[in-house]
Amino acid sequence: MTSRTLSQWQLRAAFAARLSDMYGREVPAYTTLVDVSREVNDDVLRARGADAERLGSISRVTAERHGAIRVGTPQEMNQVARVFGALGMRPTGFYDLREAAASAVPVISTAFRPTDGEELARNPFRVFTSMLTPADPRFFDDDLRARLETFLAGRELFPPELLALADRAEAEGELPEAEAEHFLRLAVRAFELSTEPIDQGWYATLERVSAVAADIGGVRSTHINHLTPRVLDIDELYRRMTDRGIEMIDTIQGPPHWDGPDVLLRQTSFRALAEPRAMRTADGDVTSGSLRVRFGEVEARGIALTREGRALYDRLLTQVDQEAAARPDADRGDIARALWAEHLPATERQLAERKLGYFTYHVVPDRPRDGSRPPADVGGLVAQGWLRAEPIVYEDFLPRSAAGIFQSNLTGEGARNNDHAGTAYDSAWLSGAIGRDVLDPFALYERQQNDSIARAARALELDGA
Ligand code: OOG
Ligand code: NI
Repeated sequence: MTSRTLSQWQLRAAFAARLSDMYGREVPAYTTLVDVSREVNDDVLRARGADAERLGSISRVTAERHGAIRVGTPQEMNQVARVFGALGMRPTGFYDLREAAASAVPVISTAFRPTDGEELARNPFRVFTSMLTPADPRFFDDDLRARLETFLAGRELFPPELLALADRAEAEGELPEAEAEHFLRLAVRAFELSTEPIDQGWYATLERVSAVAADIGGVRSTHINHLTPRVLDIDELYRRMTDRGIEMIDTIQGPPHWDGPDVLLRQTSFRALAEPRAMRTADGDVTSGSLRVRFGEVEARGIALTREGRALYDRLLTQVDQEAAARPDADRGDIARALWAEHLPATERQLAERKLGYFTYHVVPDRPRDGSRPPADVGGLVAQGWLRAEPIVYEDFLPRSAAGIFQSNLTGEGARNNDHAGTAYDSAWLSGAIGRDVLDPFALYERQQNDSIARAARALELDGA
């Protein structure tokens, strides 16, 4: 008798579900967020019908989560990549948050996620993963850098047994049931909040630089920082959470609520909650302290923008900043909405025609035959009813929003010394450090779009021949 095996996507779905259960026990307000998200999604589905599922089936959206974790060194990043590699998740996109916020956030980041359309449809679980930058002299002087690197080198976040099982799952594409169970237990445990007492003096030293540096480098383990369900109406979710007395951050990050197509990503979160944490004082006593570092976030996903679309989005954000600074009494959302209405296409069709958004193209099976030959260009094929365009959902993150999420949950401002030049990091550096290519999100969307066009072209030629 052969025993059952779990494929990578089954491992990924199981890991996401167990992580969600664990985080719900650790941070009960997260469970409220998940419940309210589900209520909102049910209501949207009832009100909008099939249209609500245009950017993902309701079963995908209901299970959909992203997590955020933070590690200290390239070696730790490399190990995380092995754990997520077992789940079919590849490092995608490079985010440099050191400049993106007013507060000091000394990290660079990537997101581990499935990259293939079918895998995303099965379970799109992704993890925004940040790595501390002790070598950046704007944040850490030589002495603190040396102490921090020594501290980080002396800890073990992932037991060797977990990593060995991860390597096996990645190499073989699956694990037998018993090994899968063992792997999942070890993997979830690696992201639980540790009860080991925190060295209060060391934590405070790092906190003076940045609360994020202390959360990463002040403890001997890692933990999930937040988990994020997906919601189909984030404005409604924000209202309902506030009505329940849960304190949300001030804004919804990302594009404004407007009448045109939903693009990219809108996110908001509830404020980090005080959690009891054991502390070791200078005289070696263990006392009970508390820290505010973990929270719950929620997001609404829209259409992926092309490089041109994204450049337009970034330009508009800058313009919103400038106008908001010039008119301090005006509502930022109103400013943003007016600029969007002026510069962004109001329909999906125009978004596609102006090549600002990514779509897949599919042959319309029941187009009435009128003797005409299909034209050669995609725009013409859509206009004449040969092809139908389906939006590609944005699967990634936004650096400015990420910085906003970090920032709105920090207590202190921290310190950044801009007399020094920052250490340069980029996607190639990160690829080298973790020993895997950090993929370019635009290239992934583009390939998906081009593959669909090639398939449609083949099908039409056959039909028309
Ligand atoms: C990551 C913050 C970024 C997002 O959704 O943009 C993020 C963190 O707080 O570690 O998760
Ligand atoms: Ni997040």
